[in-house]
Amino acid sequence: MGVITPDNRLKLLKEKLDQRGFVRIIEAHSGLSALVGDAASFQSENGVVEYDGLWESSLTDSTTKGLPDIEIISLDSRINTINEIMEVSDKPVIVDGDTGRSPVEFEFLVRRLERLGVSAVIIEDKVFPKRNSLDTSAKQTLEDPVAFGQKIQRGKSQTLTDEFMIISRLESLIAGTGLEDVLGRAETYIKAGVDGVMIHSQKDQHDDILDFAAAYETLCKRLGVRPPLICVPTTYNLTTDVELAEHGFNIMIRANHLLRSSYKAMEEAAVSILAHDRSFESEAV
Ligand code: SPV
Ligand code: MG
Repeated sequence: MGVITPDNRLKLLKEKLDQRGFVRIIEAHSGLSALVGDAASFQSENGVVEYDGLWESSLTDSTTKGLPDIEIISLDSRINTINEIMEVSDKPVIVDGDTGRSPVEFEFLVRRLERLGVSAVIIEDKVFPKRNSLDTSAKQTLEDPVAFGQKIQRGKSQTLTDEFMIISRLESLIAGTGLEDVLGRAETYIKAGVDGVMIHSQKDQHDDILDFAAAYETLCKRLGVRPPLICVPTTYNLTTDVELAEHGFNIMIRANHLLRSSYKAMEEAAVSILAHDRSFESEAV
């Protein structure tokens, strides 16, 4: 660990996608969580399963600082977290770029992330400051698709390598505008030159995600280009990564699970010490 150059790390995501067809990504929000995600390994019937890369999540980076996920963490602070992660893991990193903010801010974000050796940035088609997509009480306001396509083009104009990926994240299912709207947006963003398309949903069933995946194949056939398809199966958590891959998904991001599990363990330990007036019982947590 810690022995990879930015150039070599950057290329790893596309290399793994080309070799394997789909990749498993786990969230990291600190050096420690990156170490855990990096080391995780499971001996399955078909061989050893590991994570292929790390997701630097806006939700978990903000929550680690006790703050809401509304784009108030500064870019310098996010980059500090990215550096913590890169210090301890050689895996490729995908950064959650939120809305990407204004086109000019997005240009600088792309330049800074590519220089660090990040493999991909995902930006969502919502208006700054975005609200977290899983917050069902939040009002979700979508960006004008043409303006968002132009922001993608502005980012693409700054890349220095063919390997750095700019991925557009479709939020229509989150905002409730439906399949027709989301497909129109996917077409606009693909024509703008995106390197990947992420579809998000907050439903606990995978039906709308799989409907989109089927329609995406038809759309891509018509357009003659098929950027990798990405999902974040947080709410439809009965669905396996292999099932998602069978429906055409190429990048599966498990976006917040290391933070949520550590939060629960911390809470239990903190209460246990109060309840028992000593720490013996908390050792088991
Ligand atoms: C994140 O992990 O910050 C994400 C995914 O953007 S979600 O929280 O589901 O919006
Ligand atoms: Mg986010």
